[in-house]
Amino acid sequence: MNKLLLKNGIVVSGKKHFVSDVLVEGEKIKKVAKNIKTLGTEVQVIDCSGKYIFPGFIDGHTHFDLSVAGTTTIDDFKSGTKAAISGGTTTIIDYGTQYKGETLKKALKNWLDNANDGVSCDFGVHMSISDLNDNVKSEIKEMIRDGVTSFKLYTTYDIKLDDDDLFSAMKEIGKYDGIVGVHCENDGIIKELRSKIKGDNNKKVLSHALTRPAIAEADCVNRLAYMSHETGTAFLAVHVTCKEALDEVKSAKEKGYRVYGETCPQYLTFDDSVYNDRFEEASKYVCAPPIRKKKDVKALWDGIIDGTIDIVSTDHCSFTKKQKALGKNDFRKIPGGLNLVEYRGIYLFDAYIRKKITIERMCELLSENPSKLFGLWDRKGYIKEGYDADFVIIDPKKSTTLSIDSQVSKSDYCVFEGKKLNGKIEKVFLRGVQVVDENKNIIENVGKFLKRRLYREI
Ligand code: DUC
Ligand code: ZN
Repeated sequence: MNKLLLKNGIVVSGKKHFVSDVLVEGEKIKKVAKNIKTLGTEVQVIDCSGKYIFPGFIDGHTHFDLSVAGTTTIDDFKSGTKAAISGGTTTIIDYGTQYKGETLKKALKNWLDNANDGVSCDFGVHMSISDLNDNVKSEIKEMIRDGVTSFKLYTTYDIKLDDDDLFSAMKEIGKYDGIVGVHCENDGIIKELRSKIKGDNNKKVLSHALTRPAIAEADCVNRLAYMSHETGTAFLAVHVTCKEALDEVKSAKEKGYRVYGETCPQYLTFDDSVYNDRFEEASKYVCAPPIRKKKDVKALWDGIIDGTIDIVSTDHCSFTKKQKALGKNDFRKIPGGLNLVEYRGIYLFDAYIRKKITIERMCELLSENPSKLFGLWDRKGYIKEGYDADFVIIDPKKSTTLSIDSQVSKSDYCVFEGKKLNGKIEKVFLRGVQVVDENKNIIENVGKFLKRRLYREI
């Protein structure tokens, strides 16, 4: 059995950080204490003095191998998980999608098959339900039994559910204590606004943002919060982008509803000036919901600090410039999504160094809270005896410049091109094995499917 001793690192949890050693035996953490003595020469010892040791990051929102707007994401499970782990994300949970007419069982099989070519980090699958009927409802219990304990519902796109089905699916999921993540955007408002776009405005990327307004998002978060309360089903508002939607999450929390908020680095960084008249550049930022205003960026950071936002995920949904160009003559055809799965960890570490968040909050947002919400609290997200030996070691004295030159994702651009961040991911361990060295993958395809438990409240 391999033995590993991380010496004198700064171990981080959601409650505190402290200097300690961490002993690993096989895939698990054996002991967390100062001055651990080991006998024998078979122990690999790594000096972590002055470096932070985080529990492996968990990204609860990725789309690998997803069909969007007549094309498929450029990152499949193989390249997507390789990119994820290069940036310290040792677990992803991808949105498996039930296409019309499929059973959930078939949809899950499709998604597990997607992973057959190899995965470089551990992974779970949320199940997106797009076609609800009695048979599908009866499968929800089986999904949960098989470790798929979280579900996704859409209120827009052709995979959307109408209110009656949203409510019905939530009731069924709630019966078995599953959690539901919802893409919140009022489809009626979007459709009406889009039908009014004519002529040259069809070629403007800005039309994408103008036809998906903040109130369309807030309206849905509000309604889903009430449905969640009525059905007793925990609800995660995924990719919250704006103050209006954030206020709805906050107000639901204040009422004691089991409502949680997620946001992503793109919404914490950019404002709608990215939707300029240069198509190739502007289309890179097309995602749904869209990038909002400067005031929203500020509101989201406030939400991170005051606890309205519980997790930061990426919504990694990657395309090439050529794929984005499918919408050159009609903004409706631009495939939506950004490729950020490898950047989230260092992005938030930089926010810590710049004193925007504490190191403990960073650990909650990236590791502990997703571990709780997505049913991994028994093995991932914490540096504790008995937990999986997933670690990210960050050197705070070094820096990282994000660029297409070093990008692992297969997309051919980096929206953070040239951005210099504090800190460098030095090593990543997955279940006791070092798989990344200085952001470079050194061991690939050792990830496993995770059957997850029921969620735990934050
Ligand atoms: N939004 C995107 O921009 N892409 C994929 C799915 C989503 O919700
Ligand atoms: Zn998404």
